[in-house]
Amino acid sequence: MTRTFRMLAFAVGASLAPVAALAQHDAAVVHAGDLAISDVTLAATTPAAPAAAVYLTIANAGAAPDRLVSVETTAARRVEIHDTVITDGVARMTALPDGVEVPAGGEATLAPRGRHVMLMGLTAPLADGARVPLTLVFETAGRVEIEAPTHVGAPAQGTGHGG
Ligand SMILES: [Cu+2]
Repeated sequence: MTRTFRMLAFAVGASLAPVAALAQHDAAVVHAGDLAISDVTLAATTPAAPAAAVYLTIANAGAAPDRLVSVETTAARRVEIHDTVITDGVARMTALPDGVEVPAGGEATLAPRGRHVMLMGLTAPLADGARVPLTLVFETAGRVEIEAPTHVGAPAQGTGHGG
């Protein structure tokens, strides 16, 4: 039985922001072995939001799959990898304890309405545009340091992931 996080759904309304609003993300690409990490964005509804979502794209140019197993940051007391599951028209977040596979020669996308990294119990207020350091932990590529540009104030919507 997977746990759900309806309580937190309000906090990630930003995940429903129009794609255009999230296009402010940094264009930088971080390379680590066969992996290339891009489109990194940290989205929160307000500077004082109790939780925030991180979106990113991981491309794998290698011949073997890799796996994002966890994410670490000093910006939150707890970090989980979540998926968004729609049941009877209601969006709920479900933890992905095994992380996210990055297929060989393919990519894994964590994006609004889908998989995301959930920062829970933020340790400091978020500032729009601030860069939050994150450590991505991969099964094969190991630890990869990235910075997520913060996007605060995306309008919450009443459906989907935001409940
Ligand atoms: Cu979540």
